Amino acid sequence: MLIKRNPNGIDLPFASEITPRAVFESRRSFIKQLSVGALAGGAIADMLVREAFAQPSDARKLVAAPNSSYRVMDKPTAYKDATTYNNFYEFGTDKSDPAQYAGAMKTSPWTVAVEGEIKKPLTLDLDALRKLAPLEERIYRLRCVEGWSMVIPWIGYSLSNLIRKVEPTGNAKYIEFTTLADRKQMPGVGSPVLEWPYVEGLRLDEANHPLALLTLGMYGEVLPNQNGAPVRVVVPWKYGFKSAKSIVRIRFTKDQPRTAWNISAPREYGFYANVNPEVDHPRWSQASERRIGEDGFFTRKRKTLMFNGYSDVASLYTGMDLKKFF
Ligand SMILES: Nc1nc2c(c(=O)[nH]1)N[C@H]1C(S)=C(S)[C@@H](COP(=O)(O)O)O[C@H]1N2
Ligand SMILES: [Mo]
Repeated sequence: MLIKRNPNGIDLPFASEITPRAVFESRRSFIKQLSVGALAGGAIADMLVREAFAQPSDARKLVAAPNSSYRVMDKPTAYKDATTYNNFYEFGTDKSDPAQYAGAMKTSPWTVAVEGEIKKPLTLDLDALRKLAPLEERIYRLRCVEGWSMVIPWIGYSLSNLIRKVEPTGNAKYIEFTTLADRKQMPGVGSPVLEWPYVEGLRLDEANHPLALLTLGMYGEVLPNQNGAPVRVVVPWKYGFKSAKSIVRIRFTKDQPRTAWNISAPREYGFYANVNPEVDHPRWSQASERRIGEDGFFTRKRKTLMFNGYSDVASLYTGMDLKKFF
């Protein structure tokens, strides 16, 4: 389907295929004794991939079947990088703030209210969310509007499963995600950078695209708090800010929702926010990106791909001027 092999890519195993920690550790110490030059490229690649994944404790483990139709071949970002370089402004605007402060957020019990233009409104707790559809592991690129990207093995299922269950009415044209805004737990809430709570939204047909992922975990475990525990969306063909973290309400609407970044700077952040190397941000180019973990002095930037490489979403935008609807 849409995901083509990256010519620079390495063919990766999924978290579930990865050897247990003990085996991995002993193998690594053996490898350390060899000179790097003596290693075959394949062994190095294998080692790098293993190092990208976490070693979750049993309580954090989340089992999911790899879905090979949704797997980019780029090397996953190291777990360490994906969990220490974050945007989650409720905890502060520095990349290191979410890792430092989000640990205190209480993620259980948690409920998501599903309401608005639907026939079957309901409130889902975490257990209901986990059981709503089979969990899949999907390796997606995530491209931040700021010009960096990561590759993350997410765990979840297509958001369309939830949409189908609640039976949207004929009036439902959009879907709005509202996320937690609790001053007591979140030191960034109250800062004037954004209007709180953080709200995002999609057109209903976008939300129904199978790529749009309702996400409960990553790297074989439940979501770390800084990555949007316990439930977020990941919309990989759009800039990262569309992928709202720590969702508490999903509302179906007739009108286009007002969204946090669009409210704060409408000229800079549109409602659609599709990754598009041809439409620059007013203050910088979007033609290329820095892959987190590859930022050596001599490392070349990567070319940003239309729709972040997820070209089969193009049919959602037939006839639309994507410079106007940026
Ligand atoms: N609630 C909430 N969700 C959010 C944000 C935020 O500040 N608050 N930041 C967004 C931005 S700008 C990006 S790039 C991604 C980052 O996701 P990650 O930290 O898991 O890589 O989360 C998005 N979701
Ligand atoms: Mo972002």
